[in-house]
Amino acid sequence: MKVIDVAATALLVLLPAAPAHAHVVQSGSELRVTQTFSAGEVTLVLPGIAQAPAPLPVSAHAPYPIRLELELRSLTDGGTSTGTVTAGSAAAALQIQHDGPHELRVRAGDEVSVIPFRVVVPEPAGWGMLVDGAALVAGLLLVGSVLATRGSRVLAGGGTAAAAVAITVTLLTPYMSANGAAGAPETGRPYAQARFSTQAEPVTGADFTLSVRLTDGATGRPVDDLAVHHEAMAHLVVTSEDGSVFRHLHPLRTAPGVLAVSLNVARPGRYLAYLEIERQRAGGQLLTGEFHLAGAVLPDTADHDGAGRGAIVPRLSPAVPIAGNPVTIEVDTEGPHQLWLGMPGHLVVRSSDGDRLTHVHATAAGISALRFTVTFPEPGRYLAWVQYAVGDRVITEPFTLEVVR
Ligand SMILES: [Cu+2]
Repeated sequence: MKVIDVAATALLVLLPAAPAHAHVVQSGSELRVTQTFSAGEVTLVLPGIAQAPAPLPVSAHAPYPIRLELELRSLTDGGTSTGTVTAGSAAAALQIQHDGPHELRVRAGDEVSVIPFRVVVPEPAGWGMLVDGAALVAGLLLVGSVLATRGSRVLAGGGTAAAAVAITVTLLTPYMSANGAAGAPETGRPYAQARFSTQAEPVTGADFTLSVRLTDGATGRPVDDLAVHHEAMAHLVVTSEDGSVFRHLHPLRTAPGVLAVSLNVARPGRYLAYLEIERQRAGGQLLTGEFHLAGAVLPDTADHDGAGRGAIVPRLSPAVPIAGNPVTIEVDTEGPHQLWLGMPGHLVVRSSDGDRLTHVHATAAGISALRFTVTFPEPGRYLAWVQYAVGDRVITEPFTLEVVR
């Protein structure tokens, strides 16, 4: 029965080696990356390709005609391909020469971000033959072991082993590529540490840059293995301490381990920032920081800032949320909702003191309603923001919740 043991062991070891699909351009799946430039949000779409060399038509989606200069660079040989794309117009005709690690440099005016990704193409026939050969050898060994042993129990066991071998081959074939997409099995990474910073003394009404420097908690090296999740490399929520200002942004990767975003807000005071990241082959992490804004109170710069809290009336079940128990929250949307960041709707909830932040996704509750389920850990007052897309607009609606013991 040694073959069965070997097959089972191989399956266990190889399963975690399947790479996350984030950051990978491969046949049958597109890579969508949303980023916040000072002009606004843009989603870049890189289609999957089935072979290399191949054209890589990169398109941009935004509710305004932002123009981006693109430069695709292979990290294997330094070869480049350049083009421009305007949101809503024809795709940029970039060219992929071969598989492996690449960077896409995106420039909008004087803002530049660099998106790392890997091109994975289906294996050439040679590798397939090797896999088939291994399966054949395993099969022969299996048959040998079955013949050498007696009893129907062994035959049943042999069937299990054959299935295990078959599954292993299926999993391996797309992943065990020559360009190392699978790599060594790894599970988990040390926590990332984040340092949030702004230029000296940002003031209301003036553009400033919020930067986040990510370092690995164990090695101190820049964290540069962010996985695209929910269509962005990182999701950043910025709120004023009183909750009157809210931004959900997707910072640009300006250097290894450095994310940056341009901001302009109308209210001075203390601001709290929350960054959601996922490292490749690791779980998600929420990193927090704060900064301070000087200056006078100005007219609101975003339609959901300031006034408007309480403008929508969510339907809660139970009507009074209890700490530790899930509550269902239903809201009506301004029109038929569409997917935004891959989801029908997003709900961001912050404790009034800013110590806790939760981000949950909606299920559709009809064409023009969303349903969320949230569990509040502690009683108290919570500030909530519902976000969804109607047409090409992202709508943000704030409301407040009281959670009892
Ligand atoms: Cu986001």
